[in-house]
Amino acid sequence: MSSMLSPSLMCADLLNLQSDIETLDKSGVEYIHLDFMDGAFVPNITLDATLIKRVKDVLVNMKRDIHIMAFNPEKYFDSMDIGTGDIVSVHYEACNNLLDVIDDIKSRGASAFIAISPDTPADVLSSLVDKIDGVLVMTVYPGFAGQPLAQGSMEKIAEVRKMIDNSKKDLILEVDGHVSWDLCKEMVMNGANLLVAGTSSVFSGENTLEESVKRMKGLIS
Ligand code: S6P
Ligand code: MG
Repeated sequence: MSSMLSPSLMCADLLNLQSDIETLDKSGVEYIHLDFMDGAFVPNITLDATLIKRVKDVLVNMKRDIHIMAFNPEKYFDSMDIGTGDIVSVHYEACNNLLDVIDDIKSRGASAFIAISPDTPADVLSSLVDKIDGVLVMTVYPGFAGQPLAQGSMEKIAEVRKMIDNSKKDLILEVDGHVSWDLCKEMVMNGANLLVAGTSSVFSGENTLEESVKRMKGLIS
């Protein structure tokens, strides 16, 4: 199974965002991970909806992978200009009417993913796999970069992979949180095929962004 990369923009150089986005766009990664937080579902705020919309203007090769950590995520779809090619992940724990939100994302031509936080069991997804395009397994508690891997994460990735394979649907399994140099390979072996890269890998500052992407791609291919 080939795995894709989605570097997380909240971990980039915030004073040089355009330069980091353009470097990543040329480096062969498939997606750019864009975290949106409302300060209520999670105790933090990061990239705002207008910035997430503007990112569209500089992308040539990468697609947007938008992770909305907010209650009532549908409120932000217009201002982010959600459309064809985008991945949009909404949290299972944050939606009042999950099925309507999934329909809304799909009606805009985007791919609908359900994100689950570390304390949410994988089996909440069993009735949803037929309706979605992917699952985002949070392997840290949503809200902050630089956290340790949440307990039970590897087992959960394997459990979701099994569920997807049993469904016979071609869903993407995305993993977000502490996708480190040391753990990325094991995550892929457990069934992940889209990896969010942050401070524990491509934005660790050890190498240039280009070198880091190359190293990560080597580890997961
Ligand atoms: C966390 C956010 C993530 C982080 C990513 C950072 O709420 O959803 O996308 O940006 O986890 O990566 P790392 O390697 O610092 O955990
Ligand atoms: Mg994220």
